[in-house]
Parts: sequence; structure tokens; C-alpha cells
Amino acid sequence: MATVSGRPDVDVDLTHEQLREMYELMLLARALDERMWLLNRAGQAPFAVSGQGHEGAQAGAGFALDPSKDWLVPYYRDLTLALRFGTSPRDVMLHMLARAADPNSGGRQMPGHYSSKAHRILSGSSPIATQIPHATGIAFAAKARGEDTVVITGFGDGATSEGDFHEAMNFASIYKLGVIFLCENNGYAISVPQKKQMAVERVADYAKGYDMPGVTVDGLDAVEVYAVAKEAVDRARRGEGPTLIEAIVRRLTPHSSDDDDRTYRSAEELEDMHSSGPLRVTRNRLMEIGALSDDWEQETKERIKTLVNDATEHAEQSPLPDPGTLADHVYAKDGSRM
Ligand SMILES: Cc1ncc(C[n+]2csc(CCOP(=O)(O)OP(=O)(O)O)c2C)c(N)n1
Repeated sequence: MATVSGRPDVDVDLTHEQLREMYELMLLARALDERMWLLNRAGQAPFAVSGQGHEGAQAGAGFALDPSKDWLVPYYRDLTLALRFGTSPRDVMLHMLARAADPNSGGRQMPGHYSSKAHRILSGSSPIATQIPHATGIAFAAKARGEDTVVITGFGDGATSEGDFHEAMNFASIYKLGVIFLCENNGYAISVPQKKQMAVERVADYAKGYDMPGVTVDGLDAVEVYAVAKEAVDRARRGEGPTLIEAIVRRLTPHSSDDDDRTYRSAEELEDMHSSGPLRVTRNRLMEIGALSDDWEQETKERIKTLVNDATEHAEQSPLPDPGTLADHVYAKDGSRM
């Protein structure tokens, strides 16, 4: 049942304008991500975790969903998906710099923990894979209410070695829930390569055990991911159950700002990995079909630069949380048990 999508000439139902929007989303995510990394290196933010190299998988899957009624249950690399669901560049920077106005958590969560009630993005915690059963739970609730809501959850290859992943897949399949399990396989769990933590060759192979479709797709090509995700979303909306999508991506940075990947990736491997990425692959695809022009790209990059500068300045000028609110949402105000 696990298949490699292998559809290089895939034909999708998106207009050229929508394809440009999808690519623009990727450019915005990359520009914000690079700025966040820089802010960390400049000592303005204590931690950064990056989605660089994952943008194609997320943009492709994100465009197959309807952010006005679907739910996102993200992990820490899902910036592109969070933007697709309505998080703004200002929200991203307020979160990164832990300001009081951070809509995710009022400056309490670690960077990369995107959430928003308004945008149907569930809050997550740092233990790997804990978000996956939450996605199944939301889809279970949607089914009980008779809604055709689809839930997408993102996670890495390492997360598939946790029980949470298997329990969530099993339950979702038994009840034919509308979940898209999006594994963004970058080949590493911090320094541990995939072959050391998985006996099967492909994450998509796990789908067999739960009687659901499992597809491996080139996660550098947003258009190809869109085609696979669209099929999965249509299936979920028809009430036919979940799909496991394994998008092969690249982690273009170290695991986080606290990691040095030169200690476990050879110089050749790093060079090879940086030789291409989702921006280049998706750009080439859109150029080939005549959906992009150099002028459009230039103007768009300028516009994005202005947005990122505005978001950074806005966050820098915003107040930090009042230390007096430190225990809010942790202890009940009157001292009683919550
Ligand atoms: C339950 C648990 N174990 C270990 C960790 C430490 N940890 C943080 S990220 C990570 C690697 C996760 O790898 P993967 O799921 O492949 O995602 P990636 O970071 O590669 O995108 C680990 C082991 C954790 N946060 N939670």
C-alpha cells in the first residue's frame, strides 16, 4: 500500500496565481526563519529551531487544506503551515522574542511552538510525538459532530519511533477519521540517522499495519506534495479515513541553535544537501510551466523583506511580559487546586 508518488509531470487543479501564492508562502517562511536564526546568533533570542528545507512539504500540504475550517496540529518546524493557517509575520516575531503580546503563549513557550485559537492551530508541547494523538482526538470530535473538518499534523521521522504515533494511527484508522499524518522526513532525529532508529525502509510502510494509504513523496517539490495531499484531503472529507504522507525533506540547518551538525554530518554530505532545496525545486517547476517571472519574484522578495523588517521592529519595540504574571495559568489565583 505504500507507494512512491513519482509523478514528475503531475497536473494539479491550482491556477498560476495560486501556485505563485504557494511559492510566496515558502519565500516568506524562509525569510522569517533566516531572520530568527540571525536574531539568535545576535544574542537577542535564546533559542531557534528552523524549518529551512521543509517549506515545500508544508506549503504543498497546506494548500490542500481549508484553513477556514480545518485544524493544524503542528510541530516545531511547521512555520510554513502556521503562516498558511493565518499566523502573521508579526505574530511569529513576537513569539520569537518572547513578548507579552505573543499570541501563542504571551512569551512563555519556547520559540517554534506555534498556536492560535483564532486560526485553529492547536498548542503543543515539546515532548516528541505528543501532538499526533491530539490530531486524532480533534478528528474524532469532528466526526462526532458530523463535521467534515480535516486535521493535519506534522512530525519528523524520529517521532515515528514513539508509541504516540502508532496509537494515533491505529485509532484514526479504526474510526476512519479525517487526519493527514504528515511525516517531514529529514533523515535525522537530532544526530541519529534514520537507519539507526527504524527497521523499515520508509515511514510510509507503517501505513500497512494500520490499513491506510501511505505515500512517500518528494518534499522539495511543493506541487507534487500538493497533489498527494489533495487526494488525502478529499478522501478524508468523504469520510474514508486517514492517510500517512511521508515527505522527503532536508534539514538545512543544525537540529537547533544548540546543535553543531558538523560533528555528525560529513563536509560532503553538508555540501550535497545544500546543493538544492525546496525553494529551488519548486521555483524551477513553476518557471517550467510559465507560472513565475523574474520580475514577479524580485518584487515579491522586496515585499517580503519589508514585512520581515516590520515584524522584527514591531516585536523589538513591544514590551516583555510583566514578571508579576509569571505564575498565571500555572496556579489558581486564590490558592485552590485547579
Ligand atoms: C519524548 C522526547 N524524547 C526526546 C526529546 C528530545 N528531542 C527533541 S527533538 C528530537 C528529535 C526529533 O526528531 P524528528 O522527530 O525526526 O524531528 P526533526 O527534529 O528531525 O524534524 C529529540 C530526540 C523530546 N523532545 N521528547
